Amino acid sequence: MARFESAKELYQGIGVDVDAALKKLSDVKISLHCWQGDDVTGFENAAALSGGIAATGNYPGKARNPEELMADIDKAFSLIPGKHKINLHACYAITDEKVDRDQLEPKHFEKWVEFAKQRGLGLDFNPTLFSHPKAAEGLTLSHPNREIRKFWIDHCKASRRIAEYFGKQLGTVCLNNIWIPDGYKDIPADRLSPRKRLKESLDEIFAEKLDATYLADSVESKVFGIGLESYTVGSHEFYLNYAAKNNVLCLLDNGHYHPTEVVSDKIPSMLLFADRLALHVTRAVRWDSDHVVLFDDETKEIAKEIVRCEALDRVLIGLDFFDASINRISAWVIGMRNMQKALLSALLTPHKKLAELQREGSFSELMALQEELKLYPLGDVWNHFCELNDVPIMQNWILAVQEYEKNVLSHRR
Ligand code: RNT
Ligand code: ZN
Repeated sequence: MARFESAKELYQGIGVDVDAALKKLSDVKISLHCWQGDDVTGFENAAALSGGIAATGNYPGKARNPEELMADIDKAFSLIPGKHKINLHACYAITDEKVDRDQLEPKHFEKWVEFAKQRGLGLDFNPTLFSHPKAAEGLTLSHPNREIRKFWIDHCKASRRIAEYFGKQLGTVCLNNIWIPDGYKDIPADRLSPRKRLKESLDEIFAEKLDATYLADSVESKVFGIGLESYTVGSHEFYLNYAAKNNVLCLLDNGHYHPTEVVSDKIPSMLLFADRLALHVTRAVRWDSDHVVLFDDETKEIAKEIVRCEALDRVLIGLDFFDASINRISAWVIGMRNMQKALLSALLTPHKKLAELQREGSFSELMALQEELKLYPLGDVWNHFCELNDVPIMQNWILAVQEYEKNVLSHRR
């Protein structure tokens, strides 16, 4: 308490309202990606992970069924301040029926809705266009064969209806994000036709008008996938233009750009032209590796842009990484807490003052102040936020995960 009070005074000294910052932070819902819990396996007993993405590592204890995944999510959320959302993929349907992806309905996700309702959580959704025999060639919505394309179009249409149902049931908007792996390993002879087919497929998918109060549609681009290195149908330019012309959201995954290109810099540009923007926050190490999100420079810079554009209610933040080499619950907790710390750090920054220095050309003072701010007592405010939300402060949550590993995860063999 004493530490918080003295930290508050220091922040007040530079014109920052700490209580207002804490209030804003507690309103931010981050979408926790369910797929970190089982290395993107899902419940279909289906094909191995495909689509040019990979989870590496073989840390014991991964969730093998809905009950285990839900228990693990509960454990993670007990160590993360606030109420958030769960991001589901279609391959996490819970059903005894044998139902292919083009036939999925809201009822196949009722258990998730119940789970979310009981806990006051929201849900987001993603059609799954990988790890399936019909995606074996690395082509889905842009496949030259109309029948295969149609299957995936129907899957995406089904997903939008499921997402709308989630939104209605939970009273919060549900983001339905379309990401496809489509691309070629080697230099294509025709870059245009696959993109034309993708465009037409998307037009078909979005033709059905659903309730925008409950459903938000987004499209996610990328640079390359493993085995699909030379050409990606759904590139950044493709979706940027598609989204702008068709009133759907762009989803920027910060692992999906060239190594020195940063998503933080894109945020204000996007927000000037779109009402809303969606993010997959991840950490790319040398490539789109999907490492756990750290409290690092780019995560902080992303948070700063969201906050100083006053866009906390316009940017839908989700996490996207899958590390199978460490305790999976730790991975979730570390990533979520770091995203929140980055937002808190941004909320405790005197943006007006800094912008004023930039405007008047006082670059020495700007640099000096920005650097001094780095050592302000953020941790004392963070601990206070954890206390307010009844979750462990500092590293004290690690013990809870270790106990859970000993009592629960270690028995999964
Ligand atoms: C893949 C995309 C995509 C997936 C998830 C599982 O490169 O980032 O978002 O990670 O849909
Ligand atoms: Zn992503």
